[in-house]
This record gives sequence, structure tokens and C-alpha cells, in this order.
Amino acid sequence: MKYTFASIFLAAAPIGAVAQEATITTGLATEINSGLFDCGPRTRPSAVGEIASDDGTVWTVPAATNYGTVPFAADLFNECGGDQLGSSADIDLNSVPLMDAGGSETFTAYIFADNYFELYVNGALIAVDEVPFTKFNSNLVRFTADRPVTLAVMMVDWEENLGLGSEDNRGKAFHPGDGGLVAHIQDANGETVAITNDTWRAQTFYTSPLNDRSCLVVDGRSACSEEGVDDATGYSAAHWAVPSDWMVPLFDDSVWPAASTFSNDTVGVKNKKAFTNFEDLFDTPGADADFIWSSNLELDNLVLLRKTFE
Ligand SMILES: [Ca+2]
Ligand SMILES: [Ca+2]
Ligand SMILES: [Ca+2]
Ligand SMILES: [Ca+2]
Repeated sequence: MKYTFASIFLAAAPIGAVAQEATITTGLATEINSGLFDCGPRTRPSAVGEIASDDGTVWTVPAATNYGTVPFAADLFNECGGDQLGSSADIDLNSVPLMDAGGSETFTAYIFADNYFELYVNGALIAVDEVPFTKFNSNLVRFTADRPVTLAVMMVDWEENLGLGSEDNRGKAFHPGDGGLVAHIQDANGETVAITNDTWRAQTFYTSPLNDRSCLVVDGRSACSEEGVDDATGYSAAHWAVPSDWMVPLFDDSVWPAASTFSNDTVGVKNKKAFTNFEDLFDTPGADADFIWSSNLELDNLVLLRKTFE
């Protein structure tokens, strides 16, 4: 079954609406990489899989990434053998590599991503997240660029059950995980130039698990269950092709929905030092960055986000 532009147009608010056909896969993907990164015991493997949809297209899940091909973002807090700063007062900006996005003004981005991000600035991929799944980490990226600056972030809510957007959690083998990105970008004087909020654009490219294929678009709200179950191997997923130029400044994101915002409590970061050690950056008075995502924090797992600031 395909969800065409027409069916999406008729629905008031499908999950992460895209004006493009989705293709559907069912069941578990085949593992092609047992883990991009190993953080040791009691962490989830950042495995990668492949699965073919009904039309024969092969999809990489949870996403095709550039992991290992570009530098990792510097650590704010990384319990997988990296730096674990106690607070923003411990940041030494001069020790952070300066990435070149083609300009001369210097900026710093502070990022907490659930679970994995790749950061493009003015079309250039300048850093990726070293820890694709768990433990939860946070990062900073320094870069040079000229204004206007277009930030484009690929976000992946990683998964344990490849192709089925779920993990063993809360007593269920197939429990949908949630996503979320919070970021605060400052200029060389420490002045805020951008924070994550509803002025960003957010588009979904992979939605799973779908307990029933027909639940994807229903009467303004998804009817897809977000409950964990013991066996979801018969569940499905929707995939949309990522435009090759989605990260360049001139890409037309005007048809993408505005990002949805979520509270710290909804995303569940109060017990995560990668967030709480830097609340002055992520909950700055007067520049309080929101967690952002598509409209569905649980079921949308590959979400592309864009924002241009002057
Ligand atoms: Ca991460
Ligand atoms: Ca999810
Ligand atoms: Ca997650
Ligand atoms: Ca905040």
C-alpha cells in the first residue's frame, strides 16, 4: 500500500506528513552491522539493518548515516570513554576543534540528542555524534560560517529491533523509544543566535512500529499504538526517500511542517547528567531551548530538522 500526496492532503495531520509517497516494510530487518560503536555493558548496541519494501526498494534502518566518515562532535558529557564535564564552567572553548563551514564568523552549538545527530552548516557536514544509541551523551561543536547560517540536523531515534522502531524496555520486548533534540547556538561573544523551538522545520522519513498499516493516516490523529508488546515481528514501518539536497541552504523546506516542541519531562532528561549538568545552556533564562521533533515523538525515528538564522 502506498500513501500518496492525495491521501496525505485529505488527512488533517498524519504522522510527520510528507508530500511524497511512503513505502512500507513489514517485520525485522536483516542486521548488516552489529554496532557502530560499543559503549560496553548495560548499553544498547547501535546496530544497523537493511529491509526491502513491497516495491523492492532496500532501506537502511534506523538510517543511512555518515558515521565514521567525518569528525565526532566534541564531548560535553560522554560516559563511553569521553569527557564528562561537571558543568558549563568546565568548558574550554579553545580546546574544541574549529570546523570549517566556509565562512569567517565563529559559532558554538551545544547539543543534546536522543539518540544520534549529524550536523550540517550551510550544506557542509561538520560533525556527527560519537554515541549513536546509549548511554545518553551531549556535545558541543565550534564552527566558522558566514550569515545567513542554515543549520540542518539529521536526527535518529535509534532502535534495538531493527526495522521495528523499538527496544526491550519496561518489560516489553518491543517498546517504542522516543526521540528529541535540544540545541543552543551562540556567537563568539556568547550571545544566542539560535535555539531549538517551533521556528525550525521538521520532516519525517521513517515511522515505526505501525501495528496496522492502515493506522498511518487516520482522521487527524495517528491510530498507531504506542504501547510496548511482547511480539511485534508482524508490525510494519513507513519509509520516505531522503532528498539528496535536503541540507543545502537553498533547499525549499517551506512545505515541511513546523517542528513540534516537547518539555524536558516528556523527553525524560531529569535523570540524565548529559542534560542536567548543562541546564544553564539548555534552559537558559530568556533563551530556553525546547526539545523539538516531528509531531510524533515516539513513532517517527528519522527526522530531518532545518533552521536558518541571520
Ligand atoms: Ca548520542
Ligand atoms: Ca521511536
Ligand atoms: Ca531514543
Ligand atoms: Ca529547555
